[in-house]
Amino acid sequence: MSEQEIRVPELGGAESVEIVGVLVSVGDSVEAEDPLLELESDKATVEMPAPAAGKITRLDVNEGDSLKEGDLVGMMETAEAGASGDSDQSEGDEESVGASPARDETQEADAATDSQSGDTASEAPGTSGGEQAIQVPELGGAESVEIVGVLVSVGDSVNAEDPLLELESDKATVEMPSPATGKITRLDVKEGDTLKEGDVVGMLEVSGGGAQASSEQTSTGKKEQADSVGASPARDDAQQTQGTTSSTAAKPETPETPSGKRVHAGPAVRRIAREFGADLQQVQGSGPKGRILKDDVQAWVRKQLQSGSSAPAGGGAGIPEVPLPDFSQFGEVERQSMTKIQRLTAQGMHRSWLNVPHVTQFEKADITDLEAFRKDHKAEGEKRGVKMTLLPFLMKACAHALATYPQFNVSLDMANQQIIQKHYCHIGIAVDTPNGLVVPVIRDVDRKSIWQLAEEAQELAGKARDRKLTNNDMSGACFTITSLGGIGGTAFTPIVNSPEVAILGASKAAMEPVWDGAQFQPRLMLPLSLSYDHRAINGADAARFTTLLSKTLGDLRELVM
Ligand code: CAO
Repeated sequence: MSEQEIRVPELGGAESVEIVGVLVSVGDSVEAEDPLLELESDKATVEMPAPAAGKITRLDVNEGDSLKEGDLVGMMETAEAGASGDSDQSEGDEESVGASPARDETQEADAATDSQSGDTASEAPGTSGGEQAIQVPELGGAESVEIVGVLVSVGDSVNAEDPLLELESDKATVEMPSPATGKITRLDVKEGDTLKEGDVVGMLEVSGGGAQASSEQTSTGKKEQADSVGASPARDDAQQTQGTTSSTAAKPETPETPSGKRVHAGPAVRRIAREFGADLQQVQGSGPKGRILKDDVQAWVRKQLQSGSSAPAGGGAGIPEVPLPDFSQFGEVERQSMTKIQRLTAQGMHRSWLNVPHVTQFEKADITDLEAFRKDHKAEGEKRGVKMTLLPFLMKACAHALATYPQFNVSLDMANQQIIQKHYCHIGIAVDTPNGLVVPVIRDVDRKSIWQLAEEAQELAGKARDRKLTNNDMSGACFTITSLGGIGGTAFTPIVNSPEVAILGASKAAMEPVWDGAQFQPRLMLPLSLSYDHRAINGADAARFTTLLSKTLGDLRELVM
């Protein structure tokens, strides 16, 4: 056992904060990163996490106290083993809370809140209209940030707070929200640019929509904004949707939910609520002034599960959290921040896994002749500077199957009970890179030759590995191919890249004895795994699709029929 001081971490730019909630008492046992205090600056309400797991032995502060960075708030007794495991974290905590999720939220909340506070309110859309400069808000302590994603284009209509840019500092990735509702009329920036606070990134023609929210903020004032938490289902949905293409940024707090009920909760609690799909409006807060605490959300989710009620709003499944033990009690461990690609992949996979009823259809294609054909063209490929692999043939066969069975080239709009049929054929290719999985998209596969497809696949895979893909390179796919054939394996069950409705996995082709009616023949057999969204596609159609794929890959003449 050892004693450890509990000090206020870096405050993301704020000079001082007020304690609006003391969430623990002397004698309480806490896990690392459990919220200890709720702190309020003039911009946001954040939770101060425990620096380590242990027992609170002293608390020197009270609600209403004002704190600065580095102030001592109390002491805790940490278990020896736990202390060493947490030392990775504590190291970071000493100088900044940069690596901890709580810190990310502080910064994100700051950046987002800043963009809203004052500026937005004074430019209340609908009250004045006209053009408004879109400026980089305060960056929560970061001197400059890099644009890692431009999420809108000129002409796009946006709502106040819709994410416009994805910005990365050396500590966190945050989304820069739109200051108002309107139409983007100018964009002066591109991916890779470096920005500082106050830089103008473009212009917005402010429209009438969204005026209410902003003007309401004006009247309620900054303090009010920071004190109440926006947890409207629509807002949470939007945040979940953003996760498709960007990291989830903690958003500033809006005063009231559409039903008019005020919700009080900190950013960490809102994050948990989003993860669980919990509607904070329905959660009873047990904290000071009725604030919703983590435990309240967990208790609400437990109750939902016990009562067997349907999935909470926002598409979440209300699943219980997986508890993380203190692994350091079992051996040496170290923590590493996930890369942006890893974070996005985790979000995307989880979202698809929870929302899509998956089924995987297996098939084998006899590619003996195709392989001979491919090999015949390898030399020509070398002359052209293109590596002729199986992949472009798979793309072409998929394009043919998508045209034959258009129910695979759709997305579902469940909110409007509609099926969106696509009349174009863009195919995503899963590419394994040292930084994680990315999916560049090849457009109009149905209209391109095998050579063109091979060339483009090679170029995009190269860009993926060099981290040069743009958002445009990775958007618009109708269907995805994931090929593990160059690596190994006999079959797998890929996860649908939702909102697409199907994905084809290819495993390693192998020579197998195939009965031709009279004797066994050695044939090169390619294992195919088609995962599909059973809401959009019937099992019979999936079997038809893979049968056609198998036939096409077995005899390329099918393509000209
Ligand atoms: N069976 C047997 N051999 C295969 C094969 C298959 N299904 N697919 C490819 N090969 C061969 C290729 O023909 C090539 O052999 P040669 O050098 O003799 O021509 C070799 O394996 C290496 O191919 P490649 O991987 O360089 O090229 P590719 O066009 O087949 O694949 C790409 C390109 C980008 C899809 C691949 O490099 C890749 O990243 N795959 C991993 C995708 C992934 O991680 N998916 C998982 C997503 S879900 O977690």
